[in-house]
Amino acid sequence: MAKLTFPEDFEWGAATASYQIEGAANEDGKGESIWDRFSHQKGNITNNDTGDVACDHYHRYQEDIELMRKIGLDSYRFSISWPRIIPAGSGKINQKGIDFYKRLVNELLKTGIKPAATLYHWDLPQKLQDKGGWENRDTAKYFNEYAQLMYKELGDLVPRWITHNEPFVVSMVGNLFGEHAPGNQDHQKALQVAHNLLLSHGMAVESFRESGIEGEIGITLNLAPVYANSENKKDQIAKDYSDAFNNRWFLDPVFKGEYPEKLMALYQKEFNQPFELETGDLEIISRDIDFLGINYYSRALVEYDESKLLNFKTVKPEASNYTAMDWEVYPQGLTDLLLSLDDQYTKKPIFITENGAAYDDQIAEDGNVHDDKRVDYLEKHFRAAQQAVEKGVNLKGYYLWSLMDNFEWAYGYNKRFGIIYIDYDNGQNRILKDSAKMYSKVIENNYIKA
Ligand code: GBH
Repeated sequence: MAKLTFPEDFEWGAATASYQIEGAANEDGKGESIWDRFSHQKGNITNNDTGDVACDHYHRYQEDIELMRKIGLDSYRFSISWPRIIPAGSGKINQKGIDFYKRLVNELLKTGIKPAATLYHWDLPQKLQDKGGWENRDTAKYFNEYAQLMYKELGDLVPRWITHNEPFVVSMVGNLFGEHAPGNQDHQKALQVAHNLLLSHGMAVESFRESGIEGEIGITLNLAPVYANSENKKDQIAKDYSDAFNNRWFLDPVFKGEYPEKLMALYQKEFNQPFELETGDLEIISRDIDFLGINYYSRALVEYDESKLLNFKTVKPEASNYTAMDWEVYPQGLTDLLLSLDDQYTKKPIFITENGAAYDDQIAEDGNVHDDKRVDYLEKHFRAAQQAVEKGVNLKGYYLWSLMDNFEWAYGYNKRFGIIYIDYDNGQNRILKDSAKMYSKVIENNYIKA
């Protein structure tokens, strides 16, 4: 059997996010977040599901860490709920919130699992949304203060920090497409949100350096390598705009201190002054980070569409496999993406901070969950990652999305991404799916069969 081996120090992990798993939405002094508000407005979420209880991880974190130990994780990526720490976003601190994350982190460390904390995975304090949310530049300042507090409280325990998860999704899906909280549909608002998120990232990196704590800090971007549907010139234009919109709008400011020129020109033509950017912002945004986190689910295949502002639309090849989210399974895209990041952006460590798939899982007669399709999806992506390492990409680790089934945003509990099954109707019982057992072996072996 041919073995595709990973580097000795490669880290295997799994990821979650506070609003998607914790529950305890109104407990121990937690403030309301924009996702509490959004999910409680009828019609926003499939089945009107909310994160009120979710996986009840707030109370079951010990049991969940025991499962992580069983699987054999090296590292666990979770996010901190800002409104649990500072209920109104700024001002009064909620000690009970801090205590929860201390308990969580200490339990992880005791178990030999490296904690990786994301400061913002979308649950903005509602009180800050009431003052304009991320559209308001002050939110960046408040975020920085919250970040400083977390460094002070957890800095000696958490070796890996991520400022933001997917600023593209926060800005565009939340403020242009309107599918996520706060549900706006306004291109200029979305651009302002994107800018303020990036600004807050840079400020929090700066504070991290000033704090003098050891550890490493980075940002997580959702990136999809873009392919043109044909060789023709127009489709190449479509590809360029799509890549600038989805990927480079975030990569370029962080790594090069500039926004993509052609897309900026288009925005200026369309909106005159697309958003407010102050002198010095790009310098802050491009402060040195220690690693790049990437979330990879699929590629984007695009073609020219004159009716669209950015001249592209995505197409779905028929002869392909799709997950329950209707996202194309395209492992090659992960290799391509990693190679292009290495070539065009950074030689710094890269972590895949999310990769995984939703499928319609069921508990079988034998009490197990035989999620063969997820096993196949994951194995293919492990191979794709290994190929990039083989070609010299500085890939240091992989976090699977997700440790457990959870509240899948606009889709509620209807979509399952976990390698642990959550039996929501049966006491939140946890079952290791076949994919979790497969993952255990990969972690133990540190190779995947070719
Ligand atoms: C992540 O977002 C989130 O960080 C996480 O919280 C979430 O649960 C998880 O993924 C699963 O959704 O329509 O084929 O063009 C993922 C965000 C996924 C955004 C793919 C863009 C486009 C796919 N992205 N998506 S397609």
